[in-house]
Amino acid sequence: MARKELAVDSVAEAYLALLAERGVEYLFANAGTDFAPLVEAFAKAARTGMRVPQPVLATHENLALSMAHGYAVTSRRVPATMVHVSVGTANGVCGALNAARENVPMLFTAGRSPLTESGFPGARDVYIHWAQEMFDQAGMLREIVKWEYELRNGQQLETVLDRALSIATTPPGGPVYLSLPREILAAPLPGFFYDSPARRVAAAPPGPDKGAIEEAAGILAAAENPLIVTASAGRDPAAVEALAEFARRFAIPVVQHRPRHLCLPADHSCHFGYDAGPFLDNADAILVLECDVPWVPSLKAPRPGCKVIHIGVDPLFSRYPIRGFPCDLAVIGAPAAALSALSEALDRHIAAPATSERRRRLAEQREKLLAGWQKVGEAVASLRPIHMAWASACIARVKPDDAILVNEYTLMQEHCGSNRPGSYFGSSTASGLGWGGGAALGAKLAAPDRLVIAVLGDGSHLFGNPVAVHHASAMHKLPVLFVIMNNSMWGAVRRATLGMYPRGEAARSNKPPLIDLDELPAFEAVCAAAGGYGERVEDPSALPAALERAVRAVTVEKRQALLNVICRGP
Ligand SMILES: Cc1ncc(C[n+]2csc(CCOP(=O)(O)OP(=O)(O)O)c2C)c(N)n1
Repeated sequence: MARKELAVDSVAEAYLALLAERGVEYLFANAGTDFAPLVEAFAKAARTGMRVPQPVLATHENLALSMAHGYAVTSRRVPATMVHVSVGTANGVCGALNAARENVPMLFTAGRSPLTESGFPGARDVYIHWAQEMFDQAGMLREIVKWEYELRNGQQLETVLDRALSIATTPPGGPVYLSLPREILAAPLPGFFYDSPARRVAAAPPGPDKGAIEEAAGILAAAENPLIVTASAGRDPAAVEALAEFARRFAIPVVQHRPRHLCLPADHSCHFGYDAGPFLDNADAILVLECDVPWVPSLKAPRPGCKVIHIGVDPLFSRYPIRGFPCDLAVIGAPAAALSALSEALDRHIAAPATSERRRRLAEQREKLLAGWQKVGEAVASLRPIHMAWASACIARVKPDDAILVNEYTLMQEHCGSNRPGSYFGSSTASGLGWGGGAALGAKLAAPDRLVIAVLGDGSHLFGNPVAVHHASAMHKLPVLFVIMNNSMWGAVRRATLGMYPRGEAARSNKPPLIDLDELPAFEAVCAAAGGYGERVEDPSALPAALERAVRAVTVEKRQALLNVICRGP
């Protein structure tokens, strides 16, 4: 532990140095006039060699935040982002909501319009400085972030930054927001001292309550047909191992509903796919593990007598206004620790022979499930337009085991499973579209030696600012394979309309409004325009070879690639 001194010309310099000192590797940024002191500080650091985060330019804020999100979940480190005052914050709100709902720690910063009209270094000198100021800039996302503050002077810098980072990373993690007025960044900071390492650190994850774990073990031991439903247990790779061990030991099927992380390897004997529906009639105890929406009650719910246990760092999802899933027992605890405690307790409640019959039954059930998936895969293999199940199966064939899949909507995991922790990331449960392309670039930044494949709908891809994404890929040398499953529509809107009005006007219409995207650009040509490899694929039998060519472009030629796969919806 030491108190260090750093000679700096400005608060901006001290801020960047302190970010690097606290382990922040990258600052994902979309700049404006508020950045002048930071640009100056970065330029000086490049000359002097002072350690600062690497600036990563993104030409849209949603891209900057999505890149930070992808980087954070892949590296498990905290990224910093910086955007331009009120307007940049407005563009970044969607990315912040995606990150917040997924508990992704992130330092989200923005400049403030200069506060003063003259007299200070950094005072207003451009006409926009009046209109861009807001009474409450942070009000746009106060509901979303865990904490927000404005840096008011350089003397407070260390406390403010350490507090921001420690709150962001304390479980449940999430974005925090810090605004940085231009005059404060430009101010001199003589005698800048800071602690190394930091003296204000994140709180350790919560351990589960012993009594509650006993009760949970009692419920699971008494159940004939227990079930585990999870979405994000795999946020912590240690939890994947713990869940694999727990499920195997007690023969409990695991369903991953809309997973955002790989929670259980696809080849695990207790992996039962992605839909709890088929289990809900028989389940007599369900463990909902790090999962906000384990099933959709208006479609299908567990039988009334089924006991439901929720375990997670915030098992009630207290930031959601309404969430009324039955909950007979809720336990606060990080999944890895909770599962290990539960395993120990269940060992005392349950005898091995009691699970052997269930194990046999599950093996048969799983065989049927896999055979069903395979049958679907074979039935659709030659359909034209290409079926998303076939496209998913083709991706499964070309991807190495350590590839990272970033899925914004259209990858069908039953046909493209992954086995390694940290090899699959699904879009946020907030579903702010336009995340996948940027997230894939962020993942590639964190794991440069792995193949990163972004699977996107045509709609999702357009939300993600394709030109900005391809530019960032080229500029930052982040070759990623983009597979666009192009059904030329917002299928989700179509499904929602037909679901509500199955015999309505829209169902009878050949072309209901606000669904078809028509006249879509040649996405492959947009990628090629940024120096990438691009191909349009319409013939299902041509897809495997096209994927091989695209993977080669990424892994051998080290340039981005995009396949525009003309598809039919799921
Ligand atoms: C920012 C944002 N705007 C609008 C939506 C509503 N929305 C959900 S899915 C969807 C369509 C996505 O289209 P695509 O990626 O092509 O997938 P498809 O629905 O066709 O399977 C839209 C518009 C959203 N989730 N996020």
